[in-house]
Amino acid sequence: MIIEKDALDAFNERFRVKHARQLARLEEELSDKGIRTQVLINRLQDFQVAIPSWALGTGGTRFGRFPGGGEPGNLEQKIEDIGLLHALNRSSGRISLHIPWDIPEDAARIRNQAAAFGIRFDAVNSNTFQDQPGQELSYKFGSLSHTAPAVRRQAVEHNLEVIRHGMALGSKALSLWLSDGSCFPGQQNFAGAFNRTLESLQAIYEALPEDWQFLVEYKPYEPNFYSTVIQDWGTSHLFCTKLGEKANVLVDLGHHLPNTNLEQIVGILINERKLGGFHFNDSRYGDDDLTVGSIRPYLLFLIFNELVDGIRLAGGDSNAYAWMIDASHNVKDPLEDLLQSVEAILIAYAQALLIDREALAVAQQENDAVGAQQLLQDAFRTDVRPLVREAMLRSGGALDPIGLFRELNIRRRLIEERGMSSQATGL
Ligand SMILES: [Mn+2]
Repeated sequence: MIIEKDALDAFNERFRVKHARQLARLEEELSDKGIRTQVLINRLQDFQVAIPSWALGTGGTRFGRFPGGGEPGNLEQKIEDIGLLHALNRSSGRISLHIPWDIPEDAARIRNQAAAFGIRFDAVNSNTFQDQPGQELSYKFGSLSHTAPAVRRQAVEHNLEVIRHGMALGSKALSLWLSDGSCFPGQQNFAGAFNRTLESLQAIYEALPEDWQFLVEYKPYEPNFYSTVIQDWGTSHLFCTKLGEKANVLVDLGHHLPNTNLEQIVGILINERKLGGFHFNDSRYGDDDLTVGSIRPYLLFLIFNELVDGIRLAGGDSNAYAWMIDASHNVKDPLEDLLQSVEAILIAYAQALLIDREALAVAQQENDAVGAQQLLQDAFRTDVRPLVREAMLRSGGALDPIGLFRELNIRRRLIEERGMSSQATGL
């Protein structure tokens, strides 16, 4: 299904006056501080967050899954769903595919379909953390780090296949999360696993096209509960440095031990020119995969405070890094959840753009902790939602994407079209 332009315009018309009033108030407040809102709005309009193909169905835990119906049953329907999101917020114009679940039968047709929705192909993701039906060798004891050369070769070959699919679709990055590790002390020789992984990664790296990036993700635990081969940003950075310029670290917000200073990691990776991309989500305890900004919006803001520096270093390109949402859970409509996540990201970005960076640099130079905190929190406590709405409106989206999603009964219509039991692959 598609969102009818008339319905969208009529919806926006009803909220236009109220929105204009709120925006004018904020513009006045910001202009007192010397902030030009037009520049901010343009930045927000440019910002595009990739939607992963696996987030379009109801997520689950290992204890169960409670699907809500109308899930996309194939790649075409996944692209359609992202088309819906993008039509509503004009900020979800990227899709990130997971192979083997999203292998396109006809790449040219899939490319055209995505282009019709204004969607481009972001990083392609490989999967060696589970066995697929018919797979010759098992990844039970690892893939790229496996002790058996034949298993490592199979895992490398899978990644090369993912690159080939990505090339056919116009993707420019391979994203890799390696679940390899061990569950018990003594099970694995740390250095041996590291060296075997490096060799496998080098084989993949060599096959990357010149204009591609290799995004290397890290995670401290789960599914392995004693050690993970790429456990933290330092290990990922070490691999990337050994691999070369095309390899960069991918930060998943849920992949850190409690209380890790995430914003500092981001700041240092930017400084080292080794930050490649982001997986946005939120968490209270571990890799919770909750809606972005639902638990720790101030953390998200502090991360964007660093990212604004990175974006500035990249010449002001809002898409200097590969942005993606990586969240999944049981209780929300997945499309509404994604709309909430994208909005939370844009809000954090807009707030971070409000920080008086010159004054902050002075406060830091003078060791003025109070002044620095005031500057950050003044920006964080500004209600920037009118700017985000204006950006979406100007780009042709809805003033209230979730409101319109509900008013148009999109989920009910998707259930009518696809059925209650239609289940998305990739979870
Ligand atoms: Mn991730």
